[in-house]
Amino acid sequence: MKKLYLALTTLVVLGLILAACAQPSAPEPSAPVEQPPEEQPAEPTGPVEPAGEIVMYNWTEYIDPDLYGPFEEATGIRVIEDNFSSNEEMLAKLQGGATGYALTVPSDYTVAIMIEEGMLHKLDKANIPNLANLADRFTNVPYDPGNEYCVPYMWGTTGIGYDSSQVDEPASWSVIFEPDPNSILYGRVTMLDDPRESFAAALAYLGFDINTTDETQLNEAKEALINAKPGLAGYDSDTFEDLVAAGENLLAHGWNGDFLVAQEENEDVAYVTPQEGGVVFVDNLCIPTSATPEQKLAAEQFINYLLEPEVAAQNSEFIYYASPNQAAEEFLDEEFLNDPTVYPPAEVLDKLQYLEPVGEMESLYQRLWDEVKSAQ
Ligand code: SPD
Repeated sequence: MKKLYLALTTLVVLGLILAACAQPSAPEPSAPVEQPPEEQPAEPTGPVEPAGEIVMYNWTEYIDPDLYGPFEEATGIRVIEDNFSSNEEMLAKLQGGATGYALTVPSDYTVAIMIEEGMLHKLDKANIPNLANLADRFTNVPYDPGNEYCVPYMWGTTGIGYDSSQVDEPASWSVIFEPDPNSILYGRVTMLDDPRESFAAALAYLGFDINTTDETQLNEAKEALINAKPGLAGYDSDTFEDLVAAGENLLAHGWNGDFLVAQEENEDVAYVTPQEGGVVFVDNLCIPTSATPEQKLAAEQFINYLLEPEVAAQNSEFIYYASPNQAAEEFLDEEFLNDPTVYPPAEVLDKLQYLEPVGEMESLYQRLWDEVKSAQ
């Protein structure tokens, strides 16, 4: 827990710095200039009406699709989905000027980056009364103090999933970073196609901080990732769990909830946090600044709907991720609440750390990741 506390404290400080930087500078004082009537900005003609259709830019398989129908029936708002596989993919697309998204789902450290870059609308909390359903510890998260911009959606962990009928529980990340051509695992392992997540695994394996900005350590992690490549079937963030469940692969670096969904298909799928530690994350519902007032209002109404206790519980049990919604708890099955893969015990949480923004070093992570991907 010490590491987690340290990471959260660092994020609080960082959050405050980022929030301070995000303040727009005061305009230069100047004499008021009278505008000719035709140049005056148009007066708003009335209250904003919610858009009839919005696009949610979400991780793959990260919402119960049965939730869209009742929302559309109740509000007339149709929600359609577009998907991404990593924070960096989503960020690059929005930074590149993509529009039309009313909602997106960045993880903690990416929320901090998006706030700093002015990429997110502030929420109108009057439209989201169900914010009151959040558990206290999610109402003042360090990357977005006071939930000014985003609403925590789900939280989870990153570790190793495996086929327990063929493979012993892997205790260490060495199962990935020390590939053995004589092992049945050789060539039947995947890693996440995600720069920060894959570097975090390599850094944890090497005993370094997963948020390091030390170039020597990052280069060592790059070498470890390249060294692992001969034992990999590939990098995959979308179907890694299905490939283990189908018996095509035997082990994968990935997210806890995805492996639990795969367990429904194959009960031998198991999940573990390696002894060196892993990542804990909070994913969040946020509105990009490119959303129009109508899209923003519709997105806030959808966020409010997702925060209904029964809706949040149904969604969590469908995608198998832990909900930050306190009021949802009474609608969750005992079995779900007692599943240590969903709610890790203290000794596991102790080994987990949040990814944090690394500022200008983000581009070094990306460059080294490109080198890993293109290495033969
Ligand atoms: N299939 C949905 C998985 C969502 C995982 N988001 C976690 C990102 C942590 N870096």
